Amino acid sequence: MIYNIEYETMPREALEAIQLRRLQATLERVYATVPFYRKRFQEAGVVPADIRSLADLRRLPFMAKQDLRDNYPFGMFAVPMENVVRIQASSGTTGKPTVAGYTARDVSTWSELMARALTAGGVTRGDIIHNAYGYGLFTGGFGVHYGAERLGASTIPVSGGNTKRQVMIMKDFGPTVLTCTPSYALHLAEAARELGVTPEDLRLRVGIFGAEPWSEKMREDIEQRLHLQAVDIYGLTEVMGPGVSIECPEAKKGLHIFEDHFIPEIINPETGETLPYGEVGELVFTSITKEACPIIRYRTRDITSLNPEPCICGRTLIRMNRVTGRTDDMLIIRGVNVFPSQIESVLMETEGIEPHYQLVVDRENNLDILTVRVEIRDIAFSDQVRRLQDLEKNISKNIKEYLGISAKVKLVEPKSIERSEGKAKRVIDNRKF
Ligand code: DLL
Repeated sequence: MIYNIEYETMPREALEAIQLRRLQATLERVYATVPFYRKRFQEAGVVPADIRSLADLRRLPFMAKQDLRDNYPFGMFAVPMENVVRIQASSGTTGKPTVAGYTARDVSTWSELMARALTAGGVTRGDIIHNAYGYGLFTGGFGVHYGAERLGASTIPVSGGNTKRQVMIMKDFGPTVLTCTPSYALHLAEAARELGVTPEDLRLRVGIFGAEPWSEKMREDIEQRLHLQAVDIYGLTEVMGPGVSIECPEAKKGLHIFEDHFIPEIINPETGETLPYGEVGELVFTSITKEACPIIRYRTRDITSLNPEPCICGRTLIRMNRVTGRTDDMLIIRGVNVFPSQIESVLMETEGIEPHYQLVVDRENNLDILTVRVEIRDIAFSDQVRRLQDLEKNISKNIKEYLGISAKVKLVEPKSIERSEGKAKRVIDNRKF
């Protein structure tokens, strides 16, 4: 199903004409209202009137998270505070959070895009949504909530945490849709099993999972454990929140970006050069309808590629491939670049282990040592030292073979790796740089 047929299936030429018009209006506005942009544009020697085509976008300077930090908390707002009706922020693992403001129209746009996203994922107004994304400053809870209400579905605003109670609600209220991070979906599945609740006791049929990288194998695993169709949703606070892009279950191959609101580019993260479709690099976004916090050529640090091929679902919107990781999450182990999701893919191929893992990096005698901690499935197994050692060796061999890096594998007892209610913490880097 398609929520907004007109915009989601528009011929590319018409879409691009709208993009250009909206881009030009955004540039005029930020130049006039946000000192940061005026200064940056002047330094780059461009004025909004220089941007006459979408290709001219490349003439504009990039912006990065540091720019938002430098203007913390409200220095990037392009409207007076009295027009801001909502403030959200990313948790940010280090330092200050990233702040986003929304006008009433921004909240309305976000609701529409989330209604589109949910519809694309297979959700209808007849569904009951168990929304276990955190409510609060994090954009996940409210993003799904407003979209679900716009769509007309019934929403259970359960938020994160209190996992046993969540299982009870899932059993008693009979939600048909689960929305949360993929790692929390696994945690819920595990808790349900422990409480004797089987997938047949539940009515779930669709899962809308995102906010952290996850692999194709992880998708299969979640689908099998919860008996639902799992769909990948992407977004970030700086751009809006969830609903920047979503997979269609028809293709399950890439996430359609709502390009009538956001223009994507892929750049080489080292040189800043724009890369052609299909090449992997850093995703950059320009917002073209936001009022309170427009962003121009914002470097997301997310690594992916763009696929312009027409999609069988009928949408003409470009697709971004699954995000494999972030430039700042990429581990460089003795010079080899690896993303946690690549290790996840290797682990998920292995029998006898659970999809709960953590990567620990240390430096000993100037050498990087990667230890992969992963849970075994069966506790009985842990007595058989020989079998454990064989399994560890086997995983280590596969990591070496597929990724070209040496890793120590350490099997740990079931449930010894901390479960997350939101985004999972996969990497502990003890190296001092
Ligand atoms: O995570 C927004 C969101 C909420 C998206 C709920 C989807 C569902 P932030 O907290 O600002 O916003 O974190 C944004 O999370 O730059 C990516 O690195 C990562 N991320 C988000 N979705 C995905 C995904 C929300 N589907 C950051 N796959 C982004 C991989 C994702 N990474």
